[in-house]
Amino acid sequence: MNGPLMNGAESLVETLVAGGVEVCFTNPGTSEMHFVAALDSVPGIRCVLCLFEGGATGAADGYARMAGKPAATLLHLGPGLGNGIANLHNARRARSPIVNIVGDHATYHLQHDAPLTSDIEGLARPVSAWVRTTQNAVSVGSDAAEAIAAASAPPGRIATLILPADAAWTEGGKVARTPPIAPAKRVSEAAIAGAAQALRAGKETMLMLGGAALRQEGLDWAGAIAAKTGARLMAQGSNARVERGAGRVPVERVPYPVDSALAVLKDVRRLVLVGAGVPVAFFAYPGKPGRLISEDCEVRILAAPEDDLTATLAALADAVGAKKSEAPRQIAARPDLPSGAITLDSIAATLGALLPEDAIVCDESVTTGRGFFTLTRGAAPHDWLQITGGAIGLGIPLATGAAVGAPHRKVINLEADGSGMYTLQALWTQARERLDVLTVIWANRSYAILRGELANVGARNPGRKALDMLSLDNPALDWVSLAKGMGVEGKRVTTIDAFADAFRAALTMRGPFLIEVVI
Ligand SMILES: Cc1ncc(C[n+]2csc(CCOP(=O)(O)OP(=O)(O)O)c2C)c(N)n1
Ligand SMILES: [Mg+2]
Repeated sequence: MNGPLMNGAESLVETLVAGGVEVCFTNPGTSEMHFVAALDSVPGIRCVLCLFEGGATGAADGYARMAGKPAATLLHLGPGLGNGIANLHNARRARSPIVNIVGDHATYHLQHDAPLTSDIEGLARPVSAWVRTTQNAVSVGSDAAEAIAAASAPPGRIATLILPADAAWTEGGKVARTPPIAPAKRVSEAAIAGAAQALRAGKETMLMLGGAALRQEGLDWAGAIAAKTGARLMAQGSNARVERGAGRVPVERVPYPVDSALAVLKDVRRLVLVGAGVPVAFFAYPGKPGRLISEDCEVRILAAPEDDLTATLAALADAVGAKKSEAPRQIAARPDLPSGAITLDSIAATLGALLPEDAIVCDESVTTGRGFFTLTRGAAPHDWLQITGGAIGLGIPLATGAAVGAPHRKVINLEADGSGMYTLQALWTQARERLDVLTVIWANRSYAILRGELANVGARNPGRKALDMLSLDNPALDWVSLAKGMGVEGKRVTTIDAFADAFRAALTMRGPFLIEVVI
């Protein structure tokens, strides 16, 4: 395609392709029609239609976590962006790179205040590290190239590019090359030496890991450091991706319930942070602390998320004289398959017994999942992806995007029923794209966690009206029918034996399938 004949939208797509962007999760409207046409005429980008913007943004998050690079989105003005914000919030917390592209009215149309006009930059800013409205067709390419670089800068960010319709359709587009992306920074020798000193205190010290430190190599070094010094190892509570299972260095997470977290952290006198923050309670509860470490605990930020966490841990290992071969390894050990009633323990044991090698677990299990980490730790090696920003409705889109980003791996989406209802349209995308995702719905037919929270915050004597706001029965959701209506086959199970049978059978198939587990 020749430069002068190219419109802004075509230069955008060519720039994305040149910058290594291979997928666009889309939900278009009139103002994006030239972008849609350019995605069609310029080869190189797989377009994945999502039927709600939260599906597109959540899928872009899942894709980034597995592919390690950004996808683009295509969203429709402020309202489309608004629909996608909760999952952009989660993606920001996961530090997922995303090139978030939002269409806008033609620049000269804004003066009329047509119905879809809104403050798109204002909506984008809280979830974006970089926001720009392209001014004209000539600047689309260079703005897009900058957006790719901004998104890809370690550890990963959301870059929102707002594309006015006339910038897209006017000729004069120029393809731009992605500017160089600075690699993750190395931390100073002095910081390493200081952390090494703190680690000599042994078990009173905790090494708290987040981000890339929870991938295999980082964990290898961290495990070696802990073994050598006697320091404790822990992952922050919510993590974008943990590589775990047999043969890997086991790591526990800070528990969600405040009292459990306080108990786990109470003896820590020195906290060394590597890509993690100081652990805090998800919410304030009357009479309970916000920070979960003791007041006299010394905090040392060894490496921020944007630093090179693996190199930091390797250097720290060197400083304390630890070798990778000394890292403790999780032995292969699976629980026995349980029988009888469906309980939270029997569900966790079934998953621990059957989780397949190389699975990508997308976990939005909420209450049902509290015991999953423990009982799956000795399963075959797998990845575990969590909801990082507490905004529910991520799981089904996350699994969708993870399957696009890692097409040869089985994705297992463990999904609470209430959370699943926010973005269930993503099941349709799984069917259309034939994605290899097994969705397991924990049908407890309630917002179970909030029943506990009602008590935890000390709400007085909840009555019928309050309890009804936390209940999803009357009518009960029929997940098998919901899935079927979107092209995904499913099965409902009411005993743990039937769950194990259905789970095993689903693992032998490829493509989307759903199991509704009635709890
Ligand atoms: C976007 C968003 N809206 C609302 C909430 C508040 N919230 C937290 S948990 C929850 C209900 C969870 O129910 P479910 O997913 O069924 O999990 P369960 O506790 O039943 O296992 C709600 C509504 C939230 N965290 N995020
Ligand atoms: Mg529920």
